[in-house]
Amino acid sequence: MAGPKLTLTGAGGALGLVLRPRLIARGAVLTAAGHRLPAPVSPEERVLGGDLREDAVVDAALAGADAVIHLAGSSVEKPLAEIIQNNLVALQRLYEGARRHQVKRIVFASSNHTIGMYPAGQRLTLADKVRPDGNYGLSKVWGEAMGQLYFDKFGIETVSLRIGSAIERPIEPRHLSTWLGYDDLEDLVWRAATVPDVGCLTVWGVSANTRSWWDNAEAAALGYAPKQNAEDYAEAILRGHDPGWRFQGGSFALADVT
Ligand code: 15L
Repeated sequence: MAGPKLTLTGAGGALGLVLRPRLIARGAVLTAAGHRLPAPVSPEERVLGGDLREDAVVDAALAGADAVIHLAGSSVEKPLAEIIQNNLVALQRLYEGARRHQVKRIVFASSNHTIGMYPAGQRLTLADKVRPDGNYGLSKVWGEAMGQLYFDKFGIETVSLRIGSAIERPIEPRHLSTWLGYDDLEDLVWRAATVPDVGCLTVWGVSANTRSWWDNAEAAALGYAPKQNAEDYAEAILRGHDPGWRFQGGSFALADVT
């Protein structure tokens, strides 16, 4: 039996490149969409290039998809005009495309920068109010809310992943709390795209870190049970003299957004 038909946007980005071969290995029939035409990672992968603000590009990317994993957009702090185009306008075009093509599920790459102004060390649940740390974090708050809007009005499901620090291995004290290892990332994204009937759900994209700041009870709805733990790297990281960042958003919380 053919696997789920998944479209992944932001195919040429760091996480897109990590996820594409892994999703294919799990049996996904994958369309990889990038701003520039991505090189295929496997002969079975369909690749597409183009700007998601254009309906024709969205149509080509979404036709026939069971779910979309939306990683495209600015992934760090940028001037507001750029964030509006890449993270707000493009996302709205994508949701409209999901309506046109009856796509049932969007997996939205949200971020810890939705809550980045909380002090480091404070334990949070998803019920805590958002405290974005810049234009980028604000755009992710908007994206999570867009998922709720399109679920309430049109029944399109969204799983928003509030991703911490998705990198190969943790390298600074903050990562002992925020790290999302690649194996856990793969498992979380796969579940977010394929577990049926989850409605509109937000979960933390974080590994099983001993020093995590985030209560991920909601992730049980996906059966997500992370296996990686940044603590395995703690000794080496804490051997340095880095005191760590004051805010959960790290350096983003210090950036001037004006
Ligand atoms: C993010 O949302 C960014 O996309 C990534 O580049 C990292 O900065 C990460 O958060 C983080 O907070 O470590």
